[in-house]
Amino acid sequence: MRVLVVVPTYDEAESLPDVLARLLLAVPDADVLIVDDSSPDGTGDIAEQLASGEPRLHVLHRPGKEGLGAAYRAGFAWGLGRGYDVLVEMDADGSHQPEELPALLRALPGAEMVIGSRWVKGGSVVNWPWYRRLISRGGTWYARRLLALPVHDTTAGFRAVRGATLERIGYETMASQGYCFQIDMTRRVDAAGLTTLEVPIAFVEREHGRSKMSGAIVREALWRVTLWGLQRRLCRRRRVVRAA
Ligand SMILES: Nc1nc2c(ncn2[C@@H]2O[C@H](COP(=O)(O)OP(=O)(O)O)[C@@H](O)[C@H]2O)c(=O)[nH]1
Ligand SMILES: [Mg+2]
Repeated sequence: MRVLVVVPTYDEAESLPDVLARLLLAVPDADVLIVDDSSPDGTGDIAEQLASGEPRLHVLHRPGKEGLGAAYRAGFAWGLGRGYDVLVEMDADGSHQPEELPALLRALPGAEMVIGSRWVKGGSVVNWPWYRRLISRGGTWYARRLLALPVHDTTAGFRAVRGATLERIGYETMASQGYCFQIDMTRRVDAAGLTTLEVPIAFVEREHGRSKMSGAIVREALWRVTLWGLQRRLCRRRRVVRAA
């Protein structure tokens, strides 16, 4: 199994070197792709310097900040084009602990996607303010309910997914810019009848730099999930009418 860990970065100069060192050590057989959106703080240059001495490390530079979703779409295309079997999503700020990635990969033979979950037994969140917990738990609850998803952490950004699964769900048409990208992936894998497993993780809030979370990201998730929920209800009603 060829594994590529895709790490999107925007202004993560302080966090990146340590996270990468830990990641390369934790998964010695995996390669890593940094997808940087021309970070003003020079994260892209730091990534280049690190990659020049490490053949397992690659860097994809994008012209400007276009959000997490666009960065992952580009990273997945890069990896799939080079024949990687498994694509991993991981944040660059230390919130996703590289040492927990082997547990996600070990679970993959039993599923098409494995999610590192904060909201299952054994999972936890360290140093998050109350409003971030509320947004994450509320968002997951809303998506789970409206879309009838069998997953407890629908917005989780630490996950391993098979390349064939990404192609099957049409990852390139997942248009969300923010964390809604993760909800979209979760619902598409479920709609395709494929299995998702959740492995508990400890999500540790960043020590350096700033979160890129914004009101626009929350609003995008709200309207998209509401729309998908309505579409789902409409399709179900049509099926019932047709069956009758
Ligand atoms: N390339 C790229 N990476 C991004 C963008 N927005 C966020 N990220 C990265 O996505 C990861 C998660 O973002 P973060 O700000 O920590 O979100 P939070 O953990 O929800 O507060 C980090 O590695 C960020 O650097 C973006 O627009 N482009
Ligand atoms: Mg973060």
